[in-house]
Amino acid sequence: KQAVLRSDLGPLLEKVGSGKESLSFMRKRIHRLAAQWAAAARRLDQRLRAHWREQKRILVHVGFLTEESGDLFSPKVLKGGPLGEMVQWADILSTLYILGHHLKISVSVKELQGFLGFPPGRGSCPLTGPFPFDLIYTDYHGLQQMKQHIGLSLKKHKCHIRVIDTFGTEPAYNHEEYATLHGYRTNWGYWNLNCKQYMTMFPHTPDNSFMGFVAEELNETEKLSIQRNKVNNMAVVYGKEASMWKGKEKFLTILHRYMDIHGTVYYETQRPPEVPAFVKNHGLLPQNELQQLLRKAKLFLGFGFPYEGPAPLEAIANGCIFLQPKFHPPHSSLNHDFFRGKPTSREVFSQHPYAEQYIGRPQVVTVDFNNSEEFETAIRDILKAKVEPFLPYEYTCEGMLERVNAYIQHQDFCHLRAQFPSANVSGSWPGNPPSPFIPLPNSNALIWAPNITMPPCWPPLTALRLLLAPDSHSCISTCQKMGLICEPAFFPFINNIEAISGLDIQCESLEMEMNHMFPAVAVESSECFLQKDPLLFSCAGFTAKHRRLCPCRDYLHGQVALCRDCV
Ligand code: U2F
Repeated sequence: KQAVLRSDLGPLLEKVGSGKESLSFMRKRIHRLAAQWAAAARRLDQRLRAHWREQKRILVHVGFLTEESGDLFSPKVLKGGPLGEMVQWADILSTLYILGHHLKISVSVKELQGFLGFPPGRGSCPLTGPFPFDLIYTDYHGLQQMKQHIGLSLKKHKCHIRVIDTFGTEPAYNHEEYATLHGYRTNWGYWNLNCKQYMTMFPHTPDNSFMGFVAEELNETEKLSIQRNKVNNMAVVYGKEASMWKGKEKFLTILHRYMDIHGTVYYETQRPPEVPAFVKNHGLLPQNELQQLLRKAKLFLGFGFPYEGPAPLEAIANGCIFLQPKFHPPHSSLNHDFFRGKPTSREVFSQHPYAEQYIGRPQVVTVDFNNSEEFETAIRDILKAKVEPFLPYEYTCEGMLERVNAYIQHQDFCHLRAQFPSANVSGSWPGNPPSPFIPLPNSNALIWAPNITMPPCWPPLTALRLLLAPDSHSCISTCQKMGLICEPAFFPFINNIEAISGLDIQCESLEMEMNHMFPAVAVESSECFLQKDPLLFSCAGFTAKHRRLCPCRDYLHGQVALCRDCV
């Protein structure tokens, strides 16, 4: 059945239910952004009309909001607790609904069992009929619940699952046996999914899919009026919980010499002692009132926590400059409590790496807060700077709809993708067809030769740029340096001797091993290595001993998840 874009979010609001602060936060958000979604749906409809889009049966099971997972978030919605996840789930629901799919929503194990055809009391016998959903969006809690309650059939049907995973999961952590043997085992990871089934809040790593969320969009008139009404010496501090302000008086005192400081810190009866008297604290605000405050402010100041939340994008979209601390050394699961136990080794170089890398100056200023002079100079520069409200396309409603639609129509983890021949390690194919790789003129990259049949793949192999990484470099950074992005879907096609020899490397030996750095060649000898287990293909990871083969691709400006030929 063809999916038809919807522009009225009313019926979705009825499905979301209420009774919990988290759900009413999500409903309010869906309602508040309804007009923006509808306008985006109309624009996208013009562009997608010519394409057949399959209507999918989708289940959304929000595990962290179930009583069974302890639901730690709902009671804190009005008390300064995390809201980023609810922002994202609300936007995911809006996206799936607008895209015209058949949608069921579950926020309890009972509902989950009902939807999957396991009425409570029947135990976890395997499903008898066909699996009732094409796609299930859930989170790590939900995954655990599905394992517990529908055990066996989960294994069989896990290719349908998508895991909303805020900070991301790297392949070395996801692979159960490998994680256990090599010290990558955490409380979350080792589900043996294809890592593209994990969907993150920001494009943290190309090993996962970037799901994202949206921020408020302004039309030209609103942009002009915001710029006219900016209060040049008004700052808002990022941090809705008092603990985020602890030990920051020094910065606040410096800032106060130049600007009036506003906060939106939750409090019960009295001003929290962490918030100095000269700060005008509004208390935790509803989202629409926070937007109004950001419209007036010139500066949005981060103190280092929370990491990678939505608020800086909202501030920048409303014409603020975001000032944030650089982390040196970078924070990661190896050295910081917050990230400890998370299934990733990713290094976080500032409070909001996306804002730093993808937006940057003049909207985003990242400095060393340990150096008060640098901090003060940044404030003086900000007072002089003029910026326009800015929102990357991938965080607009249209951008999110376009991206998620592409995933739904093209990502397929249920059918094994054909590997390019030559799994035969000796390097000789049946019939010895020519190598599919040729050099791209004026670059170090190889591309797929146009005269050789391209195996089906999404993203399409026309986008492939094969590079050899220097030693001690991951494929993430190697592709990035060339203005490209690592594309794990291409690994199966470069995991062969033709790719290695195309790069002008003579191998003395060739082995297949389970190692998330492979395919690669040794730096000191001429030993070559191919990857034995497709689940371990990884953009992340580097060693001094190997030079990795990297599958890169281009990406659209403002939509890093998609390549030119992807849409
Ligand atoms: C992040 O969690 P948070 O939810 O704490 O992220 P924030 O960026 O602070 O803001 C989330 C939303 O809270 C809203 C604001 C944002 O959309 O509009 N809000 C509000 O409604 N009223 C206010 O007074 C202030 C903010 C991240 F999202 C999580 O995934 C992480 O777990 C967490 C820790 O790093 O950081």
